[in-house]
Amino acid sequence: MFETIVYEVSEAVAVVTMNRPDKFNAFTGQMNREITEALKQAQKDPEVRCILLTGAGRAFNAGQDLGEVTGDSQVDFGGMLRNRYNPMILQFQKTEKPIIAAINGVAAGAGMSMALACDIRLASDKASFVNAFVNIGLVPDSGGCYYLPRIVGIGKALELAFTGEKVSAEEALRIGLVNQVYPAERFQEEALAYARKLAMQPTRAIGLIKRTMLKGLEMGLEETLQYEAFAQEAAGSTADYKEGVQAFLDKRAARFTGR
Ligand code: LHQ
Repeated sequence: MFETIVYEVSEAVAVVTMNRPDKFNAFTGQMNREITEALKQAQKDPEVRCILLTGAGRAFNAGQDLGEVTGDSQVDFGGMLRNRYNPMILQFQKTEKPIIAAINGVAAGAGMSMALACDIRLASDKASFVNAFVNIGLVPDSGGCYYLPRIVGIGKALELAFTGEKVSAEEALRIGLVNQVYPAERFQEEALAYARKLAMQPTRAIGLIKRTMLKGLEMGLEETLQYEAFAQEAAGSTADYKEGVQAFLDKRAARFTGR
């Protein structure tokens, strides 16, 4: 049973809702562990073919709960990251199903980093992003130094990390930080509809695309070509591949099952 998040599966989508609304869903150690566990559970469950991560109340996630860490330099920053945040962020990459961040409100600090570790970012027009680390004299963590420059480019990434200024949803869309922005009134249904659509895709191919592209970020062309050949062998042996080709030949929409 989870206490800091709500985990619900319906129509092939696992919705993970961070649930500390009075603290703007700020992270506690328990929440780090529960999000990691929820992703593992979704990965194992064959019924789940897409994961949607969102926040209860007005915020998406405001980063580390600052009530837990005083301004005291005795806090074990390295230990907190190594034991709590790093395994959580790595789990986003290890999960071979699409993960959507449905950013309903502010995403700050490690909350912003976690949104960056998701595969797709959908934002409400009331959402915003604050690379808040510098505002308290810290460095972007939880993958922020990895994903942010890869998503928006090094120039913009350094600007956001140096200034710690709030970025609106509209600006986030302009700089490629989010994929789509929807009006707040319709946000939940739009995000869910997007997730349902991805859940109907050939899930094994999606997992292989995710793994291969993320590896491709780290490899040269030759190695990537090799990995693509390996991934294609795996994708080409799925029932969804057979169905995709048959549906094309039959001139009908494919009915993928994720197998
Ligand atoms: C919060 C928080 C919060 C507790 C809002 N904690 N209550 C890793 C390793 C080790 C140590 C340190 O950290 C890390 C990773 C990190 O994430 S570092 C960065 C930590 N996060 C921040 O520095 C962000 C702090 N929050 C803010 O800058 C603002 O609250 C944002 C921009 C998120 C929202 O601003 P507003 O919309 O103006 O809302 P607010 O400031 O009024 O906050 C609303 C409530 O949420 C408020 O509580 P209250 O009881 O007064 O209504 C805040 O205290 C609470 N809250 N963030 N991180």
